[in-house]
This record gives sequence, C-alpha cells and structure tokens, in this order.
Amino acid sequence: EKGTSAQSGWYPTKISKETLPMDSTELRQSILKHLEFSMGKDLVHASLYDMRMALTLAVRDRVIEPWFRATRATYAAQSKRVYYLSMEFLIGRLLEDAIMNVGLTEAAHEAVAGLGFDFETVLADEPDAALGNGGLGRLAACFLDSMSTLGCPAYGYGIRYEHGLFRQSFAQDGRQVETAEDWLRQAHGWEFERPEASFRIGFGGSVAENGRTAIWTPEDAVLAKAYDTPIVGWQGKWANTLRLWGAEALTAFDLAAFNKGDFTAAAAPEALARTISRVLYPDDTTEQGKELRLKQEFFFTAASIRDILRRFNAEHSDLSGLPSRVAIQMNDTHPAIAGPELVRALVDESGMEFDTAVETARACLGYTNHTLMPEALERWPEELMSRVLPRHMQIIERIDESHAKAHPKRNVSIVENGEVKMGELSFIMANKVNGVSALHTELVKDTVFAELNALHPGRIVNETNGVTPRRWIKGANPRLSSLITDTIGAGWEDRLERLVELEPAIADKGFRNQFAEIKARNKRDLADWIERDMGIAVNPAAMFDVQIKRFHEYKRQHLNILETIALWQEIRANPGAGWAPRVKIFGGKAAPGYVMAKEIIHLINNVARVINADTTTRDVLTVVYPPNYNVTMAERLIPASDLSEQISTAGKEASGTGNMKFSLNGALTIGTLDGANVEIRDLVGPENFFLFGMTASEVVECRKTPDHAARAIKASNRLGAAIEMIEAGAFSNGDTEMYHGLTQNLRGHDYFTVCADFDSYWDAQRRVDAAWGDQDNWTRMAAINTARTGWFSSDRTIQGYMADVWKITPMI
Ligand code: GPV
Repeated sequence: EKGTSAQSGWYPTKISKETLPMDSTELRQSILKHLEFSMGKDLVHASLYDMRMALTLAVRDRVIEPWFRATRATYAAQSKRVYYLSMEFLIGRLLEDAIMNVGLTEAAHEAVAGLGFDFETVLADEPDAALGNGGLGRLAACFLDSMSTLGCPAYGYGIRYEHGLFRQSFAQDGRQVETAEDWLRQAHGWEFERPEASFRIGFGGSVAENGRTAIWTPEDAVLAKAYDTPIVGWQGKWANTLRLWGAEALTAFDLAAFNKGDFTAAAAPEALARTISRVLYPDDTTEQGKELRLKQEFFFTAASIRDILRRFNAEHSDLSGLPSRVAIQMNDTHPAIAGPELVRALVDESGMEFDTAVETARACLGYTNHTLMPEALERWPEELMSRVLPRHMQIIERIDESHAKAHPKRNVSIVENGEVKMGELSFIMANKVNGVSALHTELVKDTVFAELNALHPGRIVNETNGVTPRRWIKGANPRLSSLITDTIGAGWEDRLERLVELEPAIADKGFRNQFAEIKARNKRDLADWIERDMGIAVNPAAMFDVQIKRFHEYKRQHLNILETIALWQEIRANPGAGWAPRVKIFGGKAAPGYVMAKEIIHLINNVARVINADTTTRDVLTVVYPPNYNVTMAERLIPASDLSEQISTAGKEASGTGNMKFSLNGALTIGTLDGANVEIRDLVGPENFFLFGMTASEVVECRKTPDHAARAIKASNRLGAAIEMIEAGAFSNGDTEMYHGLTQNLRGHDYFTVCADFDSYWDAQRRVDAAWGDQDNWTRMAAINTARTGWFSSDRTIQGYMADVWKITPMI
C-alpha cells in the first residue's frame, strides 16, 4: 500500500518483526542489564544520561559481533587494509546511526518507550562528536560509513581531541562568541581504551649519523594511546575501527615535586603532554603555522605509521611486500609527514636502502587535495621543522634532492625560501594524488601542481566527493525514505543509483503530492524548532532558503545577505507585487581569528534583527540564523529546505558536500559553476538548477580589471543601495563605521567578486521566485533532484578510491 508509512511518523522503514535481529523484549533486557551493571542504577533512579548510556552499550554489544567477524576475516585473508589518516573526523552523534545500521530502530524505540523514556529525547542527549571543522572532516566520517558498508577493510586514524570544535553563541549583540566544547566531560560510550596499543612519540633532539642510517634521539616524548570506536556499516554486515590517539605524559606525575608541596609542578608533565590532543584547531581552509599544530600532525601520523607497521610485521616478514598489504590515504597535507616517517622507519629501523624505502613508501601512499587556495596550503618554516623533527627534515631534503636529480630540467622543489611545502612533499611521496570534484581536479592539474603533473602524468586522478545516504537520507529524512521505499522498493540505501527508479513516478500527481507533503511536514517540524529555540515565528509555507557552511569570504554569505537587503528594499517599495514568501536561513561558524568572516556573521544577525522587526514585510521575508551550527543541526535543516545556496566564487570551492545532501533531499540549488555544483547540474539537468555568476576562468579575467567592483556597483542600483544602507548605519543603530572593513573591501579589492556577480545572482533569485509560483512544478523539479543524484553516494566515491587509488577489493 503506497504512502502509508510516510505518515507513520518516526520509523524510517517498516521492518517486519521476523527480520529483526533482536526484538524489543530482548533489547529491553539488555538495556536493563546495562543500567544495573554498567551504570549502577535501577530503572526508577535512571537519569536521561543513564538511559542513553545503557541503550548505547546495549547497541554497542550488537556491533561487536560484526566487528569481530570483520577483523577475523581480514586477518584470515591477510587482506590489504586501507588506513585513512585524517586530522578531522566530524562524525556527529553515533547512537541513532548505529541503531539504524544494525536494524534496531523499531525495537529500540519500543524498548525505550516501554521503559518510560522518550526515544528521541534519549537520542538527543548524545553530544555531537565535533572532531572536525567542516567539509573535510565530515567527508572522512562519510567515508568511514561507506568503507564499512562496502566491506573494505579499513582503519580511520586521527586524534582524540578533548575539546572538539568550539561552541558558538551570539550573546554579544549578534557577534560570534566562542566557548570550549566539552564532549568528553561525560564518558564516551562508544570507545574502547587500548593501553596495550601505545607508542612513544618523540620531538626535537639530535641525530647521530650511523653509516647509511641515523639514530634520532628526541629531546621530549609523549605517549600516544589508542582509543577504538567500532564503525558499523549498513545492515551490520561489516564493521571497521576508528582509532583515535590520545596524548599522555610518559611519567604522569612528579611525586618529588608533590611531596615538596608544589602541586602545579607535580602535574606539569601531564598537562604539557596532554596539550597535544587537547583541542582541535578551529581554522578551516586557513593555515596557521603553529608549532603545536605541527606536533599534533606528527603525533597522530607517527603513532598511526607505527601501528600499521606493527600490524604488518605481525603477519609478514618482508617489508618489500608492504604496498600489497597497506594503502595509506592522506586526507589533505595534515598527515604529509607520513611519507618521511615511513621512510625513516624503513631506513633507520629496518635497514632498507633509502631509494627503495622511498619507492616502497610511495607505493603505499595516496594524497587527497581539498583546496587550491594558497592560504590553505601548508608550509612549515625549515627552522621549525629542523627543530621539532630533525631526522625528518634530513629525509625531506634527501627526497627533494633525488627528485630534483631525476628531473633536472624542471624547477620544482619541496624546500623553498626556507619553507617546507607540504603539498609538494605529499605529491612526490604519493603514487596517486586526487582532487575531489571534476572541476577541482582539472584545476589541480592546471594550477598548483601543473609542473608536477607534467613530470608524473597519470598520478592525478579525480574522485568526486559523496555523502552517506544512511545518515543524510535514511536517518535525517525518515519520511522521504519511506516514500522512496514505497515507490521503488527496499534496498536503495546501499544502491543509491537506484533512485533513478523514482523518475517515472514523478509524472504521477499522487506521488508529487506525497513528496510535497513530506517536505511540508519537515518544514513544519523545523518551524516549530525555530519558534521554540529562537522565539521567531516563521511561515512554514514560505520558501526555506538555506545557506549552511563555514563562514568564509569565498563562500560568499555576504553576497546572500546583500541580496536579502536589496530584496527587502524592493518588497518595501512594492509590497503588493505578489512576492514569493521566503525564510532566509543561515548557519555556520567562523574561525575565531577570521575578522572579516566574523564581521559578516555580525552583519547577518543585525540584518535579521532589523528585517524581522519590519511589520510591512513580515509575511514575506524573515531571516533566521540559529547559533552553533553542527552536524545535528544540518540533519534538521536539510530535509526541510527548498533552496540550497551554493554560491562560492567559481574556482574556489573544491567540491562542497552539503550541496549533494540538499539535492538528495529535494532542494533546488542556486549556484555557481564551482566544485561539484557542476556535476550536480549535469545530472539534474540545467532546467532544474538555478545557475548564475562567472565561470572560474571569467573570474580570473575579471580580476584583471582593477576596478571591477566599483564598476559593478555603478552598474547596479540595487547593489549600490544595499551597500549604502549598511554604510548609513541602517543595521547598526546609526553607527556608520561598524561595517567599514566589509564595505570598503567590497568597494575596493573584492577579491571574491561579490559585486561582479551580484546582478546575475539577483536575476537567478527572481527566476527562483517565478519557479516557486508554480508549486507543483517546483515539486516536480525537487523530486527530479532526488531521483537523479544517487551518484553522490559516498559508496560510489569509495568504490572509486578502492579501484583507482587503493587497489583493493571488497570483502563482502
Ligand atoms: I584544505 N575543506 C575543508 O573543509 N577544510 C579544509 O581545511 C580544506 C578543505 C573542504 C573544501 O573546502 C570543500 O570544498 C570540500 O568539499 C571538502 O573539503 C571535502 O573535500
């Protein structure tokens, strides 16, 4: 029977009782057992936290079986393994996802309700694991899910930050205020501490030459201790490990100092060592060049390399076989020291010839590039590298020399002007280098790595990003998931290309009505939350126009807010013109030191305050900006969105992954020809995508006219008026200096060509308005977006990496 389960509320799909691996009575017993024996509580005294932990542990028990099975199968087959090294894993909450993957959704709901707790409240008690900034970290999390779903033997390796990405509030008159995030204040119910998997990681000191090899004697050292979290794939067929390293002091406590009464000195070694895994650097796509950051990078990379070699050596005796058993993926250049560290281990600890060691290491390593922006490409001062990692610096120089010798006619070097360029190092030490969208990969070939590409043709490949449909459709949008299942049958969650089977149904008015009704219900839920959380009433029938992502000038949230101001003026001038009602929704954080991005945040909040107070436009225009955007908020917003803002300056967004989540969930995109927008538009068709703006090469051309911004402002009354309103203090209680930095930048340099793209953006928005006028046709276009974007499953991406980069076949 079609369409009934879409109305059934919470359940993603109806799973018949017989197919449930565990019924709710059994799960209830397990929860009670954990309440008693793990939490030390009986039911009457159980807090929300107790219940959440008991449920977590009961579900975790169900994950152990596939986890052990996968580990045993990998050992038995002596299979090649993938090691995904990433400074960031932005995984969000784990409980709901795990419940879904092991097929316990219905049973857990029933069991928890039966014990007197509200299921959704229990799930919501889990803090987000925010061990990442944005797209790069979230991609790593989607990849973990897909590697487990596909049965690709893999480990994720990263840092167990005590404090993830900061919490954001707008407490100070709409300015971003950061406070420390504290996810580990409560026990992390998913992890297993592995004290036996500990490595001593050294820094500084000296190097003694010893013939062909060298002996590095570090000056300081910390202990890297492993914490393992099982990552179970869809339907519990396979599970991999996310191994995060925590830093500890080798000698935890100075008892002599304590006995003398110097308590601070007594705890000093512990405090110092722990700073290494204390906090995630909050900079997204900007390189800060801090010594602690270099230490973090070496800390987790070196621990991971040692762990990889230990595992290999336990199974094999000949290190020349390493590349047939080990594929190490470097997620950006943050783990780039993996190359020199692996060479060091092979040469200094195993006596391998240097050139052979370089060849062996290269055959194991892959490097993913996530940006072309110069400020994001890591470079370390030679002085710092020599001081912190003296042996590695020697190895880097030697790699550089032999590369130069092999290619004498070319002028590419790793060490240049007293700096070590980590991009060049990664490229030279990797057997495959990949970009993250078709356009980005072409730009990688033509710009940053043009010379290296000429020297090593074929090394650069493209692996367009993807997102996991389990979290981003099934978990986040249960209503849409039910409609999909009702329409094309079960089993699309790990065969997302099957979404094309929806296409014939789109011609059916009944289907479109259901699709529209699901979006409407998701929007009502979001409107309720906005009202509850922010005290702002929004019209759920209005278009929900959403821009959620990190704040960066290249992502151009200021283009969006300028258009919002211009629109507001136009509506005021002509209130009866039948405007398409809109709710403009923003979400995202700025790096604490990024002044311009924070100014844009402040402006958006102030524009929201002024516009929302205008009774003449209230029915058609509202601006909301909920603070502290994170993975959980994305799961709430995306299914309720009508319009997806993907408006970066062309050539700057390597891929984007939010853009994919929106399309899959039936939002239309207004966007530039940038990153994966290009591929989204190709798939959904240009008639189902609102394109605007200059192309990447037109942007480059445009910048050659020094006064491109001034000209654009002169040519556009709307843009000029919007900027003037800001300058006149309309959003700053008359303060005409408040946004000086921002407006002067727009009038002057405007590197990100906000002004030059403004009119084109405005026109595209008016095409959006016109399209909104035909609601049924809008729904048709939205459904086409869902039907045609199944290719963006991260399963497809991982299959690409497995075939092109890792040369590994799935175990299931
Ligand atoms: I470099 N990205 C990020 O989130 N942080 C970084 O430090 C760097 C890149 C992002 C890109 O900006 C996105 O375009 C891309 O989709 C994402 O990485 C994943 O590839």
